[in-house]
Amino acid sequence: MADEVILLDYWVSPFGMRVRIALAEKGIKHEYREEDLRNKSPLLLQMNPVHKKIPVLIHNGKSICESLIAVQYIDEVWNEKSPLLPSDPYQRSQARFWADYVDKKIYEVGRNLWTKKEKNKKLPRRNS
Ligand SMILES: N[C@@H](CCC(=O)N[C@@H](CS)C(=O)NCC(=O)O)C(=O)O
Repeated sequence: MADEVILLDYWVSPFGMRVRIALAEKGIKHEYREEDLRNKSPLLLQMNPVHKKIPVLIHNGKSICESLIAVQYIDEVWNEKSPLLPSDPYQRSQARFWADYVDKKIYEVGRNLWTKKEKNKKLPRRNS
């Protein structure tokens, strides 16, 4: 029986993009389901009850949450295709380090810039 693979995602999400790239690199056929993050679907809430966030990979009815965990899962399950992560444990640790750095630093900076820009628009001008 063929694998059923569904991705709950939101087009602009860098975390979703990470999983989409992994699926594309491995050539895995899947169903893409766009979520409305202001009105989350019952399936998203059921499949990711802890964080209630996208992306969620659903493989034969089982959910895999958190983009880095999903990428690793894809790499391990579809291991007949070229690996995504280095085979050397040290190199793999370095790949994970930088992915974690992007999540903790780069994403936050981008989000802060965006939200602060919005706040600045509302500040009154000096001497006006
Ligand atoms: N650490 C998570 C982050 C996922 C995340 O922050 N997803 C955002 C979209 S970019 C989300 O679902 N936000 C909805 C919410 O916070 O309610 C991952 O790597 O998958």
